[in-house]
Amino acid sequence: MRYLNAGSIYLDRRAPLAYFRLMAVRPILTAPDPRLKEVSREVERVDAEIRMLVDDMFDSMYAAKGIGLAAIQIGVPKRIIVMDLAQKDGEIEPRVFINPKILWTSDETVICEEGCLSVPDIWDEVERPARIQAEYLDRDGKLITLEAEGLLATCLQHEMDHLEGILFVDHLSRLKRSMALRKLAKAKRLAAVD
Ligand code: K1U
Ligand code: ZN
Repeated sequence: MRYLNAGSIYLDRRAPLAYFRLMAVRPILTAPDPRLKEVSREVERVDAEIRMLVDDMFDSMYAAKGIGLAAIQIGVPKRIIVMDLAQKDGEIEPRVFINPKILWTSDETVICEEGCLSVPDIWDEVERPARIQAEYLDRDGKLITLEAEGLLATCLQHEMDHLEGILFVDHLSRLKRSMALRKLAKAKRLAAVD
């Protein structure tokens, strides 16, 4: 094998294109798209194809300025979530959850204001367990167990709902949900006229 020495990095000259990846921002589905109601399927093997999908999910999530995204939101019914809850501008803390399972939820609950890239410009309060324990596979297919609270717990539960075809507005009263969906439908109609 021959290497090209570029400073301290050794590049494989046989596959120069392997070092380049075009950004792939995919469109995010919005309600009432019926695909958002699908139950996503388990990932059988965490391979290069899944990692490419994960990269596309991050590109799409960052482009939309979201803090989380489930694969079904870009039309792929696989049990994959990406998330970045970094607080400071310019920093990134990418997290990947593959085949996540909730092992435990606290009896204590919290009410948090939620939004969703698939229900744009609608925010409302949702009550969920305050703390959870979950397990999932990371980007390398390693099994991880996690205890979460605060925004991480809320966001993970919100994203895991997507894997079951549930939107945060499904947790609202029937009246609030229909008002939210009508507001979204009107915004879509107005955007179509522009
Ligand atoms: O599932 C999604 O569409 C992602 C969603 C995650 C989420 C947010 C808040 C509570 C629970 C789950 C979002 O990222 S909504 C967009 C968002 O959070 C945001 C957008 C612009 C500025 C600041 C935040
Ligand atoms: Zn969402």
